[in-house]
Amino acid sequence: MNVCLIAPPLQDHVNGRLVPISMDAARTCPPYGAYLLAAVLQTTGNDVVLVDLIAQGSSDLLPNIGSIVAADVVGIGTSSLSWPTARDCINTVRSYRPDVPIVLGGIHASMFDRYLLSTTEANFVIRGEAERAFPAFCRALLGGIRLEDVPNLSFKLPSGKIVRNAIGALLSGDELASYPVPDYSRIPRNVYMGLGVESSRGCTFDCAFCSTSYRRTWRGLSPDRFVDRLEQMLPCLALTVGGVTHIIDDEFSTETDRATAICRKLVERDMSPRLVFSSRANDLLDSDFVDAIAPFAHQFLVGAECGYDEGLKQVGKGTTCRKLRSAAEKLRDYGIAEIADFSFIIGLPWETKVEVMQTVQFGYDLYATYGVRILFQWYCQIPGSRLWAEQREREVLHEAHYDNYGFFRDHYLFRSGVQLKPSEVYEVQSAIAAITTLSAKNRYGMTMIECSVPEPILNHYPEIKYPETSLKNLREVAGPVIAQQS
Ligand code: B12
Ligand code: SF4
Repeated sequence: MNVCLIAPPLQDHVNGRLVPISMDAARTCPPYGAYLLAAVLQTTGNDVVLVDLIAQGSSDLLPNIGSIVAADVVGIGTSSLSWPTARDCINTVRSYRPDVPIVLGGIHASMFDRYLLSTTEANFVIRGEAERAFPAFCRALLGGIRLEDVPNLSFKLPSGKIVRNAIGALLSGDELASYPVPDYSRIPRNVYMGLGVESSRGCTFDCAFCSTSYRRTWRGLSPDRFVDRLEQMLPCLALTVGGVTHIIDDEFSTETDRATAICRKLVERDMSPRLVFSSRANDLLDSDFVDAIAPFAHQFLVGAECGYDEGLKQVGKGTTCRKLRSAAEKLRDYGIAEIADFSFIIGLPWETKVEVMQTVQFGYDLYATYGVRILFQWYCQIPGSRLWAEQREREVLHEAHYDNYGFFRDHYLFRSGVQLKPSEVYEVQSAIAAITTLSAKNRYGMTMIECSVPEPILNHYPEIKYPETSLKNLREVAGPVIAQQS
């Protein structure tokens, strides 16, 4: 069967033109799920054309029209933020091919299958993992099995009624390892910064703001199987600009012994990938792991989230400010602090200016004391999290809010999440600007403290400058948090 798989980028209108933005403008790494599914479908007897619109740098389907005309089925990947592009793709495909089955997959379609099937001309959604379901779906389209027997499938009957088949069991670590590696020989040369590889799927935690699909479930590949897969993929790194390997796991070091064993295998096999990954601060308290990962770490994200213990408790990450400090200290001792991005969320729905300033002060103190890099990110209403679900329940939010371009500049989405007044947002920003001027740059030339003014505030409220804001003022507003916590 001829399958055309489309990977749409996150886009917005900039200066009157629709262009990829954020990480899809930087083309950090290829969409892992799409490349993996292409390989899986290929080994189950299908011919697959992968239309990677992220690599192409636009959502124009005209250059790919031959593949759409020849397709027996068109699959389109969705995240919530790339959904407007995916929607445009559905309309374009339909205008050329009124007859072709269109199947959606990925996180947004998995959450909102009913809504998407009722409001677009897509016919099918595969919810959740698709390694088993997509090949079964292709067999069903050929008449080999019934649509009702395809796990995870939702579909629209001619009457408009939506049928939702049951979700199959999650894949085990061994099953994940048994699928072919994504076929990165298909990527265009010198477009992506690096490649993605999966060492585990899911996360044992359930943080309040996090939208990842498989919270409270975790499956890891064995160190040997993972390193085998990495080895197979490494030759394609030559096709990338940056030559870095992204371990795309939610949290690479969920089992620190396994992650340490992976690093030891890399040494045994004389491999030297430059790794980008995410780790919880608590995992970084394990000296064996930090010692083993240090030679391979290119850059890594530590979800620090809040600079006060009550906030960390509400988030549910199982850590404390004291542990965040100890982790930063260990990274300094192993010489990898400046490539550790401690990411904090500011403006969580329960926060006032006081809590936000406590986080800013704590973040600054971590940087100044241990030299870790600090990212402050304003809270965003991204579907899938517990916080989002609560607001959906109260009908503050709806999936329809994600149908159109402009997520990052959406005034309603920002202000229904962040409770600070616009003047307070500016005050926080000027405090951050003050500490940013005190910070240096790391070995990659990146500023050690980063935060940008949220577009919805910049666009709707006149900017207020706080020339007097200084570290001293920050301490006055935030109170003696650091003294209490250390
Ligand atoms: C690695 C990663 C990235 C990488 C690379 C993306 C990639 N896919 O490789 C980079 C850094 C580029 C990135 C960018 C962004 N990301 Co990201 N990313 C992830 C992460 C950690 C892993 C994604 C992944 O590859 N998982 C493994 C693969 C196998 O799973 P999968 O993609 O879901 O694919 C499976 C199924 O969904 C399905 N499937 C997938 N595609 C299709 C298509 C069809 C037709 C079918 C039938 C099925 C199907 O089959 C696959 C195999 O089972 C996830 C969290 C997570 N665990 O999913 C966040 C996550 C997806 N990202 C998120 C966000 C917010 C972003 C950004 C907006 C960040 C930003 N500010 O720019 C951008 C958006 C980019 C985009 N185009 O959507 C959110 C999305 C939330 C939401 N509701 O959409 C997540 C869930 C993180 C979180 N904790 O909230 N991301
Ligand atoms: S933020 Fe990290 S630890 Fe928390 S649920 Fe998401 S992936 Fe897991």
